Amino acid sequence: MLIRIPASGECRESDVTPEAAYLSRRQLLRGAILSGAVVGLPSLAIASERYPGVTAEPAPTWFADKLASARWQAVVPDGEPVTPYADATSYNNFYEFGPNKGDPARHASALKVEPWTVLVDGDVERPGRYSLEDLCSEARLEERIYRLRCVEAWSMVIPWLGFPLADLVKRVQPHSAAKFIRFETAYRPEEMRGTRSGFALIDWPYVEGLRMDEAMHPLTLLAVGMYGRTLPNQNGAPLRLVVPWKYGFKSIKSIVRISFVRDQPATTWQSMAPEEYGFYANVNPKVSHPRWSQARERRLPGSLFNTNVQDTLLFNGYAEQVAGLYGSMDLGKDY
Ligand SMILES: Nc1nc2c(c(=O)[nH]1)N[C@H]1C(S)=C(S)[C@@H](COP(=O)(O)O)O[C@H]1N2
Ligand SMILES: [Mo]
Repeated sequence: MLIRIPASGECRESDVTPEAAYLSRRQLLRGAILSGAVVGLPSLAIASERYPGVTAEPAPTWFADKLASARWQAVVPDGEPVTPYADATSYNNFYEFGPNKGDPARHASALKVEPWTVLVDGDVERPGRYSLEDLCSEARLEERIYRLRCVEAWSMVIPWLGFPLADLVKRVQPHSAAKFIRFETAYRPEEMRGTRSGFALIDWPYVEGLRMDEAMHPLTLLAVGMYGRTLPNQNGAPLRLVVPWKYGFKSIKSIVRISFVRDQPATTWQSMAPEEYGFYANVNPKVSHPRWSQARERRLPGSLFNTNVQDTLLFNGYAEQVAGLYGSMDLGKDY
């Protein structure tokens, strides 16, 4: 299965960043090699040159080290501009920190992301409690520029940094009995004010799941960063899932548990309102939400003069890569 690395003439790596910055990054890389590589330093410089104005929080050493050998590539959206960092980090859904779009940016700094461990359990050969660093130890970071389409009919284009979930799955070796993966977000009422309040519709912790073939698909990413830096807390630090052909709620944030299970897990939104949100949640302009159409979306940021509304694409534009996963399924029934 192909991760399409754009050919010349299409959206090239150099389109994402001003040409001058791109060239100087190349020079910087060469300089670093000649001078015997200053660990940590060049990588942070690369990140800040690619995304000027993005502030890099002090990153753990393992992250900075990996950033130095990251593969920077633009994937799939043809010439669609990346959403400004300011919008991607201030308009969020992360109900653990409150129900409004601005709540995560305001309150998620209370989440302590270091140290962080992830429990791997279920039908798997190598269960255990892994530190984040250990979990990422064999991964090579890649940049993946993906569309993110929320079920609420808005969308963004975000440059994630992460590695294929498939790499981790292969490493921990699930048994053949495992047919699904269940993911769980941290549940810490002291740090997550949204879980303390009256917004009691959600039965915490937030849970999501994928069928094994979806989990193994090369587009499915475990992200540890975005815009050349670690994930901001409001975007799901320090580890989140990104499944670009599904509605945003599948892309679960701040993961603390990954379980290999035999049965389709009960997921948060599906359990809450099964008529409205399905387990599959594949982006589909033809399958309406009971209360609104999914045919169009608002690409953020919009303005008073330009709402930036555009057609929604089947599988969020990734049909060529993922339609085969659903060959025999009725997408209207298994929404
Ligand atoms: N734990 C958790 N993960 C979550 C959510 C949430 O409320 N809690 N919201 C989801 C929804 S509805 C969307 S659209 C995306 C938003 O990701 P972003 O804020 O990084 O754009 O996160 C998803 N992951
Ligand atoms: Mo969403």
